[in-house]
Formats: sequence, structure tokens, C-alpha cells
Amino acid sequence: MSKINKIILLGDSNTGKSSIVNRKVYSKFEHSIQSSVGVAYNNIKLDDYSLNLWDTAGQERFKSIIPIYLKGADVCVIVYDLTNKESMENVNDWIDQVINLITNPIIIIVGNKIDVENKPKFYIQSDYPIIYTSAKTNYNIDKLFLSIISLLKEKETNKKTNINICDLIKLDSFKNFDWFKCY
Ligand SMILES: Nc1nc2c(ncn2[C@@H]2O[C@H](COP(=O)(O)OP(=O)(O)OP(=O)(O)O)[C@@H](O)[C@H]2O)c(=O)[nH]1
Ligand SMILES: [Mg+2]
Repeated sequence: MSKINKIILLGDSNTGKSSIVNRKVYSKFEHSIQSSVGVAYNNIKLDDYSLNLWDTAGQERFKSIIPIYLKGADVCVIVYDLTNKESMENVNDWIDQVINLITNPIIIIVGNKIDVENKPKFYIQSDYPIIYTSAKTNYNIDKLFLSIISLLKEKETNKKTNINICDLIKLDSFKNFDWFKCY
């Protein structure tokens, strides 16, 4: 039987959370996708894992409902828009919100919209692993989910309750994951 894991996508509005989910679940990308209202749910099966994907709305007016959905999350994917400095600066606030509510969460930072040309890009420094993606071109989207599965597996195998994610991804099983880095 598949192991069920709760994956929550967080981050400012317009960073591409729903687009990442749509790319993975429906293999499509929409330029004129609607901003999310509340939370949307999807399930995907990968490997022997069943991932429950919770796509949250980033708009300020939905901030108060996020903690309800954060509860029980196994992986928190914090998405920012590489071309939007403010969304990058807000990543730490999203991380704080997660660590206030969840003990030893797996946090992954996603810098999305790497396809955009002719705009400055804001690369982040963090204690958490980072992956750069494009929901538009499908760049690194599969690798993002592969990384999620690998982190879940490693956490299970290591059975450490207090594991540092950046230590985890230094393990041998991540040595070929050059798209997935801690800085
Ligand atoms: N160029 C480019 N545009 C993207 C990418 N991902 C999303 N977009 C566009 O960015 C806008 C916002 O995408 P959404 O997926 O709705 O963003 P969101 O984070 O779900 O926003 P909220 O639901 O409001 O929190 C849309 O116009 C998308 O088409 C990407 O990788 N590259
Ligand atoms: Mg959305």
C-alpha cells in the first residue's frame, strides 16, 4: 500500500504554486490562470508514495486559514518568483510560520519562473534546500517531486526526529541531485 504524505505549497500570490501543481498533475500551463481562493487539493502517486498536494492561496486575505492546513504537513514547499524581490524576501516569513507550527518539517524552497528573460533574478540564500523551476517550460518540475520523495525516504530511513535537511541532502543518495542545493 502507498504511503500517504501531505505536501503543502505556500508562498506569496502570483509565484506559481498552482501552475506547478497543474504542470505536474495535468501536464499543462496557463498564462491566465486564476489566483487561488482558499485551498485546492490534488493527489498524485509517485513511486510507492501517494502525495496529497495542498495548494494554498497566497493572497493576504487568506493568510488566516493557512495554519489550519499546515497541520500535519510532511513537506512544506515554499514558492517564490525569481523575478520578484519581495516574494523572495517574504520566504523567511513563510518559513517562520511553518516552524512555529510544525516540529521538524521538511522545507523546500522553490525559485520559480526561471524561464523569464530580460528581468533581474533574485537568488536566495537559506538554510533550506533550494530548487529552481519553471512551471511554464516544465524545467525541474519532475525533479522537484523526485526530491520530495527522496527527502521523505531519507527521513524515514534515518528515523531521526531532529534531522537537518541540509545534512540529509549531503547523504550519498543525493549525490546526483545537482539541481537541488543547500547554500
Ligand atoms: N513565465 C512564467 N510564468 C509563470 C510560471 N509559473 C506561473 N506563471 C504565471 O504566473 C502567474 C501566477 O501563477 P499562479 O500559479 O496562479 O500563482 P499562485 O502562486 O498559485 O498564486 P495565488 O493562487 O494567488 O497564490 C500566472 O500568470 C502564471 O501563468 C513560470 O514558471 N514562468
Ligand atoms: Mg494559486
